[in-house]
Amino acid sequence: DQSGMAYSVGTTLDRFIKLKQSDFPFASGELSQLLRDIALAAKIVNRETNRAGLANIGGAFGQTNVQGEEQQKLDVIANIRFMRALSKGGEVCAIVSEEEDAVIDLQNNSGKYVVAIDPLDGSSNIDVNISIGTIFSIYRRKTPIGSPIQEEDVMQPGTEQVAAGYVLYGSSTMLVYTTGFGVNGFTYEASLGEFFLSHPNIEAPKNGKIYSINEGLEKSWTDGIKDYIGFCKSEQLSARYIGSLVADFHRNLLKGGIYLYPGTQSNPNGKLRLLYEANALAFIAEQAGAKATDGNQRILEIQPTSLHQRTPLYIGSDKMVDEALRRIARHKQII
Ligand code: P6P
Repeated sequence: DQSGMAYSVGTTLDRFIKLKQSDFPFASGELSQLLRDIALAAKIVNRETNRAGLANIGGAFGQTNVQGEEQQKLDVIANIRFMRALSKGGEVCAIVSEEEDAVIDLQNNSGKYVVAIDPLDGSSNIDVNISIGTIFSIYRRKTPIGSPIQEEDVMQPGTEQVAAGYVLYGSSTMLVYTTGFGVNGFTYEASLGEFFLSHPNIEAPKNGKIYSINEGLEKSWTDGIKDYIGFCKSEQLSARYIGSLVADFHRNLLKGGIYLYPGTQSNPNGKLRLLYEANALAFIAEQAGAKATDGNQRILEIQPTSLHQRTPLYIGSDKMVDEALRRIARHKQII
């Protein structure tokens, strides 16, 4: 960071954002405010997530759902909470959400940012108490402020991101994000309602001993992926697959490792979404000195053509992604 100030562990997120804003001499504080709006929504979703287990037996504890409605799915609640925080914050003009078929136009033509978000990824893991996550990307709108939202505002390649991050609702709740000047991790202290800097300047190990892939789909893998996973096994690496993207990604980012969700014959673009899953994690990965590819190109260089398009995703430690690419390429040449 240009201010050369070392950020001491324990700095609050608010103070960190303010200090980092000085890295952007012409910053007017809108991005800072947007990051605070996201952190607020994360705190609310964290509380809902922690209570979800009891909500279904809320009656027994005298806690009925405030609307008196039957308990909504947690990913629906998370979507409502993030939408509300982003529209109230006033900095955002459009949102692409995993939970919404179409672009949400906030009719806020003074908002200069566009957000792509998966409010709660892996929500099928909630009922069995496995960690889940929020994933978000922030772009500057392309069309002039004050004019109506256009498709080009939301169909931007990942290289255009001004910020990206994720919230991991795990054994502790963390917010990890980048604005293009490195990656920093904050841990939430619920009793104080604050995120504290706990992982300054995260740098992914260049190599690792963990590979994450759903081995149940082995029959559908291409020869290149079969070759690479065979290599991982011959190297006796550890297979670690939680089935929750943010949790698998975060562990590999800190410890070193690779996460793979390949395309298959039936789903050549795999399962994961480009706009609100792969792009954000790819930006963070590259900012932490790691790599993210679809097997042919950097994830960040993919020019989106539809909101909910999927992409194969190979993401993690530099040398591991390179080895996977080498073996994928080798099999392509054979054909
Ligand atoms: P599979 C969860 O549904 C998710 O979107 C990611 O969080 C996770 O990594 C992946 O899908 C798991 O998919 O096909 O292995 O169950």
